[in-house]
Amino acid sequence: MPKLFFALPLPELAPALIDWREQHPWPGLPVPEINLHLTLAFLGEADEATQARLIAAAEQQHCPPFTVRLDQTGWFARAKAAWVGPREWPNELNVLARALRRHGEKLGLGNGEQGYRPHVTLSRKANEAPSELLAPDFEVQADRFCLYRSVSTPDGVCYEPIACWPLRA
Ligand code: 3AM
Repeated sequence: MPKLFFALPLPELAPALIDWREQHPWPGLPVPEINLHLTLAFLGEADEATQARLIAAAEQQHCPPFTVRLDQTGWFARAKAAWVGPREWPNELNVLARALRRHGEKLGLGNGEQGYRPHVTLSRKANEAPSELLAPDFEVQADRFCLYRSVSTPDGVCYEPIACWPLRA
């Protein structure tokens, strides 16, 4: 069964993030441009029927568009993921992430994690944190969210959008 997650796609921002990463010392293995996203809720493995119910639930989700500024670097030591993320973020992002996590939990999905730390992973297998002296400054104009499936290919993992919905009040 594929692993699923909800995320904000970053098609406009991804090329600038890649350029920035290439211009600065950055640890680990680069995440390909096509895979860059801002995770809202990790769901884990789900069968077709559960996937259909998730899609039905997401269709009913209302959230106004919002902006997230990515102005900080960070590192998840256990996951060895190096990222850029916001120092502060709008409440709409918390509310949306929580609602999507709950949709998953009602279907028995998720990893039970309570804390939400928005971030965009730029590299994996990073054995050290990126320098805190780096000063990223990007803006995500969030106007839609997607349900993704994580697919393993001979070239590595690939995140495929299954369905996307506009953010609307
Ligand atoms: O790109 P990021 O780091 O935001 O880390 C995985 C990735 O998020 C995360 O789900 C996204 C797509 O794979 N992920 C994978 N396994 C996870 C787990 N067990 C997980 N997040 C939380 N718990």
